[in-house]
Amino acid sequence: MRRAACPGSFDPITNGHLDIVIRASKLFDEVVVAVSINKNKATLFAIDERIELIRQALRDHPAAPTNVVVDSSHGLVVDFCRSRGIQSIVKGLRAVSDFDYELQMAQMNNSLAGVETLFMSTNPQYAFLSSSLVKEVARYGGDVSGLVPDVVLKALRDRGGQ
Ligand code: COD
Repeated sequence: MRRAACPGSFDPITNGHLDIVIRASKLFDEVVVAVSINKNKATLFAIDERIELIRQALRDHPAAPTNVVVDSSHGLVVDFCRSRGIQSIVKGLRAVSDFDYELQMAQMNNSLAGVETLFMSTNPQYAFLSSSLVKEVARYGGDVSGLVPDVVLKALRDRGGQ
């Protein structure tokens, strides 16, 4: 079985992330969205909330893939991959500025565990999107509809953004 991980903080998931996960689900038998727990990083949404938002966004998506699972991950992404028999990591690239760091991580992950990283170019309509920007815009009352799944839009509103 060909399995891939899509790792990230997903605080919260955006339509840019979702697009990569859906496209990856068409290339692999199973895609595992690995939601990182990083105790040193303050997040707006708790790990269980981030996971539930991703699951709901996948259910609501027109493609509604059945081969995507969502789980938490702590420690190294490669250890998560090893523990689940995952051979590949799929990452989205938004711009050249993403590339330097992503290349370093890809090479480190390959050297640590032989895990391959595949880069997928972002859908141009989401190239400027990041979770941090979405949170900032929402915090100041800006409109992020169309940039995040509806379930995330609602969650941001419930948190007082928008
Ligand atoms: N379009 C397309 N892809 C996108 C977009 C967009 N608009 N925005 C983000 N992405 C992709 C990128 O590939 C990105 O890497 C991924 O989605 C996740 O994005 P974030 O912002 O949710 O995730 P990060 O950058 O906070 O977390 C990335 C890690 C998984 C590396 C991080 O969580 C982590 O450090 N994990 C554990 C430690 C580890 O293994 N580190 C690497 C050592 S080499």
